Amino acid sequence: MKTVNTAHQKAWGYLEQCLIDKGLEPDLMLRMVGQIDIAIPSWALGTGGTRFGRFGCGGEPRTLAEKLNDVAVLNRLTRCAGSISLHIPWDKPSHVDDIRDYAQHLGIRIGSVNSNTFQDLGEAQSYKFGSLSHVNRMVREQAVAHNMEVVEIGKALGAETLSLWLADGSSYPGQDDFMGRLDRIKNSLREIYDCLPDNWQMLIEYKPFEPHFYSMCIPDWGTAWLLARECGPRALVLVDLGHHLPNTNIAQIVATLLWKGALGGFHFNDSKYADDDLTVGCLRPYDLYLIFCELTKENTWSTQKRNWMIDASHNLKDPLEDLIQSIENIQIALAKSLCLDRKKLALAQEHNDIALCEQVLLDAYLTDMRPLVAEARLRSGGMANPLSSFRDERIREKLIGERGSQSKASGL
Ligand code: PSV
Ligand code: MN
Repeated sequence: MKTVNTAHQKAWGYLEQCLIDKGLEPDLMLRMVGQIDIAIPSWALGTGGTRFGRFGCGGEPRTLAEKLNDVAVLNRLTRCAGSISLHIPWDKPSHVDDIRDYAQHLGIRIGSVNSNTFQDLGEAQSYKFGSLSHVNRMVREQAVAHNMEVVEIGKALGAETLSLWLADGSSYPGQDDFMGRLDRIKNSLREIYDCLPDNWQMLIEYKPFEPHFYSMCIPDWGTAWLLARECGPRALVLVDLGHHLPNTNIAQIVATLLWKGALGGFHFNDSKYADDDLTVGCLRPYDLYLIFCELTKENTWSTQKRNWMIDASHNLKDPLEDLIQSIENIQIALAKSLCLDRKKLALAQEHNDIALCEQVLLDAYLTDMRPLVAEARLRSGGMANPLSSFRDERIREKLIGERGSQSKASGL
């Protein structure tokens, strides 16, 4: 343990000096990296699966209270996972007050509440052919009422954000009237928006395909933004990194949304093909860094109300380990973006010096910022290396568990 700390102190001391030499402010960077707040979705705490199967890893939380416990563990180790986002009805609390009190007791906030009109879960009307855009008024009313119920639950829990992702769309040409769908969706969204408390935001998430393969009603950021504008200023766009066609320039989308004040939140994950829901930054850390370079542009960072969440599926790894890795990779991308010499970049851009532009970007990206991320966590009471600390704790728990059963067997 001592050697880890000494090694960290050496690495941090060296990096701190390099940052100062570059004219950067390490203390400010530490604060920004340490204060990042990444919500954990209630649905990511158990092992995920595909339609072909699911292979549990054991020890998964069975109740919402157990999920809160897991988030508290993540937060204790990283100090930046202080909130949980709930999917209703997947994690609908049976006793809202108890959950609110228990979350408070653990020091965990309720992030966004997410409605679910993409599955039939015993309601009177089926969502097979859509929800807020359905041709049948009764289905639309049911979907609107569900969203309002989600808001009521969220209010009682202290949430301030409703997050909507709609599976509405069509799988065959001619199946739908595109404009009719948009009109109906707009009217339904307005009804929901008009019932939101004044301090709430409504986030509209887009996705180009799946579950439908010909058209999705809200396929892209532009459509999400048009619909948000039809509702009002507290309706904003949510970017899920996996909800783009391959090679889409997400950093540019983020810049465009920031430019219009339209960015409401993020679902972080990574993917090779589409909505793979893999660990954040495991495949395209450079793209993630470029996104953070947009997010941390001076004029937008301080004004951003962030709804940042990890939306990944943990099919092979232990969900908590996977989430720790995702948090780490987000913090690293953020830290690297803070290293960017923006003045030098702006000058190079003015002179159309493309090679230099790229070099400036790379200089920051290639700086090993892990010591700063570790230092930021240590200063806020977390662990320098949360993954290894988590593993150590697990080993200790196991030993204690075995000792417990030994003592029981021996009648102690
Ligand atoms: C849809 O693919 C999505 O990204 C939405 O955010 C849902 O709430 C979530 O995944 C469900 O897993
Ligand atoms: Mn999502």
